[in-house]
Amino acid sequence: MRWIVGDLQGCARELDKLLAAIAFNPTHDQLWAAGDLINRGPDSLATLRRWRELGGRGVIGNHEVYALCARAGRWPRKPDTLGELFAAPDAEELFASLRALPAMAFLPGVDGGRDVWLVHAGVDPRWLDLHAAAARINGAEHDDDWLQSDDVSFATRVRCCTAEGERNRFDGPPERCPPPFRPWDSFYAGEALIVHGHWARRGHYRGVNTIGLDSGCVYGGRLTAWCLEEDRVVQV
Ligand SMILES: [Mn+2]
Repeated sequence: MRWIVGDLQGCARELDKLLAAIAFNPTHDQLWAAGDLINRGPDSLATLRRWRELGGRGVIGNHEVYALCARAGRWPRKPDTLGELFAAPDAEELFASLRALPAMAFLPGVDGGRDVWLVHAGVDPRWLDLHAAAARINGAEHDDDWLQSDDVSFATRVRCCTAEGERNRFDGPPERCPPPFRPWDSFYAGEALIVHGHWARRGHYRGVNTIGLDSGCVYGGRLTAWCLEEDRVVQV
């Protein structure tokens, strides 16, 4: 089974609870993270190590981008909960695995089911061919400029935007996106299902073409995971 888990944000205890609830077996199952595995929560280091030891896969989120840019000296360090991770003996290895994450991941559907794209925040309405966009973005060298590129920034941060891909900073519920901005998914009508995180105030939802998995675990909400094969949601 392929399980996609919403924003972990250093919630290692909840990750373990979830793994128990779905009887996760690393020899048969895949664990996909929707980005933002780290920061804000208490146990970023433990979360990352656990995810790695389970053969974790996923996409990069804005908190991974922040941590990598801060570590590279590109961005100033803001108040964060990454001290333990930065000081860890295996920090280099852990940061390398975060930097290697793609911005978008394609998970083929099974038995005629819909294909899935996984992205942390969303896709630009101008990316009409997601395979082409993913090849271009994921295929570029993941250097510090890449982390700060418009494409990676869009994929890891968008909530509301225009058809031209202009974003604003609004992070409230989608129905209150100030015009002319609209939730990014209102522009999307592709055949594949897009699964994303990043929008805690939207919570877990299921749209026609998109599924949101960020149910604000780090803010006291639940941790949500979705199984592609069974089209099943589990929350802890
Ligand atoms: Mn995010």
